[in-house]
Amino acid sequence: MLSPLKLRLPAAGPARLLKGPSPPLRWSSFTAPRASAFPFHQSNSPRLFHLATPHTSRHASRRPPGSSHPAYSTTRQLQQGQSIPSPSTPQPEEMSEPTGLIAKSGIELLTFGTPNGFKVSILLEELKEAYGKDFTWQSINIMKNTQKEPWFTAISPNGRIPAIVDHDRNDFAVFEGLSILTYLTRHYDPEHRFSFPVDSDDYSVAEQWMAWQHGGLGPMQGQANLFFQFAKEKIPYGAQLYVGESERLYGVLDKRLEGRDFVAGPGKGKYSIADMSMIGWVSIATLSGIDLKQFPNVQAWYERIVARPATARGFAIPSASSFRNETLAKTRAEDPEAKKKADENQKFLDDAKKQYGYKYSSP
Ligand SMILES: N[C@@H](CCC(=O)N[C@@H](CS)C(=O)NCC(=O)O)C(=O)O
Repeated sequence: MLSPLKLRLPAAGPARLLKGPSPPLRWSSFTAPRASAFPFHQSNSPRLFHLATPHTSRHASRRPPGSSHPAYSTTRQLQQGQSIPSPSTPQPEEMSEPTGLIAKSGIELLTFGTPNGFKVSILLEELKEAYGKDFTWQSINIMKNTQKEPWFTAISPNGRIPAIVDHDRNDFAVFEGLSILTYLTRHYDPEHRFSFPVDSDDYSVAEQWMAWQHGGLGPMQGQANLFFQFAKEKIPYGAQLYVGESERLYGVLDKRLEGRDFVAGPGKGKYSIADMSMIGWVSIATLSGIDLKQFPNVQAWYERIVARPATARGFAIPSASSFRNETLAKTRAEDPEAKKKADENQKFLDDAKKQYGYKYSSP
């Protein structure tokens, strides 16, 4: 299955890596460099860390520009006293965070500007455009651990974003991206514009690719981010392992998209929650050490999707990520220092791949 990569796993394998501190890798010592060390913080604003006021989808024009978050699914390491990439502008002393739900009707989304967060804001924007379904959102600053507050974990027991509360259905709460996307389309996509009838084979196909995203693409690319980009200790083994596994997964997606426009659906496919579940991750491929040029079908699919106005709006909730592929490319083109850092990091990865005999292969 994973043969070449699997052979290079340490005895305890990725499970240990994902679970917590282990002597050789010392998760707790992982420190992401400060903003000055990164080329992509040029436009982060202090507002990255706020959004105290309620937002509804009607207030899109008042959203703050430029925010991002480095750790996505693995903030635990960054919560243990380490520095993290942060806006270079000083932060206001007091920035209030949400302390509870704010809406009385409709869907309330609790989210942050990360690949997992964007999947839900993208669907909600698409549902709004297609059906007029309105929603409210609040920014949950995962760097401040708002997602660990009791009011939040009562909604999302895993203490992570995204989560939704459906005020029109007895305040029913849903956590985990896949479950949110399927819940929302089951209840609010009656014409199956972004989904498939639940007993159809197309539904199963979409579900399979969403499961693949949840179990593979998201977790592996999240680790690639840490080892390739944010870990203070440069660990070649981890970098080549996770970037390598992410590349393998991109190869799988590229093959799926051969001759198709979208991941699931008859013929060339239909834009659906299967695509939405993955698009946020692909939008930060560069950050994770993945070169989209190696995966032309994925690149074409990515461009097709981000050109959709509703999806583009979803990518701006709570605010646009400065880690987007396009933004990083621009920064590197404009800032020689940023380019130098990126080249150094790339060399680290290339050397790591050589050191461990990494060879790209994908089914
Ligand atoms: N499998 C979950 C992953 C959720 C997740 O890892 N969320 C991250 C942000 S992308 C988070 O909330 N991290 C905060 C933390 O780890 O405390 C999903 O797809 O919804």
